[in-house]
Amino acid sequence: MPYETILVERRGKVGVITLNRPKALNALSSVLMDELARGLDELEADDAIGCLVLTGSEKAFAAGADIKEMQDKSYMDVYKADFITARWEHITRIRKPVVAAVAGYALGGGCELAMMCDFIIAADTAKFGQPEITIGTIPGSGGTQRLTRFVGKSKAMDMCLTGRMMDAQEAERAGLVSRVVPAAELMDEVIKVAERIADMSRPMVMMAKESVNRAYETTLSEGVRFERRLFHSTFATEDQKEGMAAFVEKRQPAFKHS
Ligand code: CO8
Repeated sequence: MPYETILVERRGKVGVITLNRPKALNALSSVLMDELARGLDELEADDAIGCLVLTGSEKAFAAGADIKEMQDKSYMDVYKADFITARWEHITRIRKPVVAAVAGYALGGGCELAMMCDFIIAADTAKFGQPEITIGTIPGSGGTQRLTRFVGKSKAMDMCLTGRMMDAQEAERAGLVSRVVPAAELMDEVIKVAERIADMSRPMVMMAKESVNRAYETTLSEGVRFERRLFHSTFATEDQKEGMAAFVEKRQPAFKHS
């Protein structure tokens, strides 16, 4: 089935999903979130793809959940349907890395979606915020939780209680984004980063991702134990043998992803 609200393309080993509702600043409607889940699954299942990129337009990564779609819902509507939680959380279950390339607004659900990716590279035009408080609600897809883990309590409270936006420089200082690049170079830079990741051993990339994510879910000692088990298991792979042999022989490794 073709997509109406996203574009899915393959650039070599990198799969790119572009949110594509420009007239609504990529507001995250249920159709868009369904299509995003489908697009992610399509790229996850494609053996030729080693890394995913999620992006929006120059003006907006996404200006939040679709307010026009939500405004008339009742408590029973959202409670019974577990209002779109499963659909939104889908991205966190993708095992290949997902890099968010953010230019312009990443607000409300847009900021939450970017934070559900593995890391964020921002254009110098990016603006992050949780403005739900200004429209009579609060973040509903992890904003109060993930933002607090990224930037700490003081700044997360400031953002969630005032609804103010954070620019790209502040977001980098606060640890919300990993790097800031000029807007005109955003996609080139992100594709280069994603290609580098896609060239690594796939199982190692998946294990590293799983282990870093574990740091958000457990205690330090349990996390370290989890990491050690995965580390030990890498010694059962062909790619560990190849990677270390290539280092010793002063050549590039040829990973078999096994
Ligand atoms: N939903 C629906 N439509 C939107 C949204 C949105 N979030 N954001 C923008 N649009 C639409 C506007 O209505 C407008 O449409 P139209 O031309 O038909 O009037 C069009 O996009 C362009 O927007 P503006 O004219 O407002 O553009 P400006 O450049 O003047 O302003 C802003 C840009 C500052 C980004 C402004 O559009 C804005 O403030 N948008 C809303 C931001 C916001 O409040 N986001 C939070 C939404 S709530 C949320 O995300 C909760 C998430 C909970 C997830 C729950 C899942 C379980």
